[in-house]
Amino acid sequence: MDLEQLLSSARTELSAISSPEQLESFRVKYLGTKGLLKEASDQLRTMPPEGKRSFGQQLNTVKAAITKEFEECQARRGSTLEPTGPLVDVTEPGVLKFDHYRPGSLHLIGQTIDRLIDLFTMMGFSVASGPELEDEFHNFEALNVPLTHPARDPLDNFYLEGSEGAPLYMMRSQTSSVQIRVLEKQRPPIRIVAPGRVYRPDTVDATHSYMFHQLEGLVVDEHVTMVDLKTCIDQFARGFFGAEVKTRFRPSFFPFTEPSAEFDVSFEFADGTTKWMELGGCGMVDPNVLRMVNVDPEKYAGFAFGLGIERVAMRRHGVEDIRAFYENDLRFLRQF
Ligand code: FA5
Repeated sequence: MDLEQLLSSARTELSAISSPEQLESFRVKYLGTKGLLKEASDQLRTMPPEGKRSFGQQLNTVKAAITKEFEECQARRGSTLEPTGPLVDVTEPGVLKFDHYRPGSLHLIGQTIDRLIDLFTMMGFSVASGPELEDEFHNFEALNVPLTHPARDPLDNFYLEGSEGAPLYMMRSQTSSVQIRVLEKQRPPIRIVAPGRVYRPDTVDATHSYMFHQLEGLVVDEHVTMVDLKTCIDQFARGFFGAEVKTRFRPSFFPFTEPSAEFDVSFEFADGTTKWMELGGCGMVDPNVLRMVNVDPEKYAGFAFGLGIERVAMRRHGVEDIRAFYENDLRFLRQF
């Protein structure tokens, strides 16, 4: 390669450069990794020793000259390529897209529990809790549910595998177990609510799930009557759903209350029809339960109730299928 020829053609081309694109093509052609100067360097490596030294010196001089003159030309022209595409100021703060960076919120069931606690604390209740993994004594026996009772059928409960002689454990099937946990520790007057998860191998449908939440209520004091129970449920329903809500009590049976009832609220469906929805069970605490925890039934009486928290949330927000709470579809959950 004739290096003098290379330098002179480079100079001619540099002097004719009139655009950033031409400057860039020049750089690629002469100074690029596959450019003419690189080609000359490769040539140097394979040259016979006689001419190698002088060619090498000349190459260095030519390379330095072309690089220097290219940089001068670049400086004169105001450097590199003009940007193409939209101009972005990288120092500006980012644009927050609300949909992508929406702050999280409590699940609707969590919100409903908070609201229930707010309401019942205003009505004078305090909050209690008990374990979800429970023994048969607290879930059944102390609640006057004998071993032979069908509610204890293994097909209707999630029992854990037990070892011989040890108490049988289960996932609690009702928050009524917390009644016993509280009565074991506290003497009347008692006025508590206990929200929490419960488990039953129920067939899943629009109003049933195998894991759901209940809120238990327990009041034990002197002179407590069924009127107090009914007033309490009615006040809760009005406070929670609004003054226009309709409630209904139906006689029922629970081994731990006598008399017992179930209570329903009216539920208006999207198609305009109104139906009753069962919210929970309730009743006057059975004297046997009080005796079991050494509370004198001659002196004290009590009422208890247990309501389904999913059902309460469904009624309040017009949700027609309980499964919506657990499918984790953000389009549903974000509405609340
Ligand atoms: C009980 O669990 C009683 N422990 C309630 C009680 C407490 C009675 C205190 C008396 C005194 P029941 O099995 O009916 O009762 O359930 C109470 C409520 O839980 C139901 O009314 C309903 O709202 C809800 N519930 C019951 N089963 C399911 C289920 N599979 N999925 C969703 N909610 C349910």
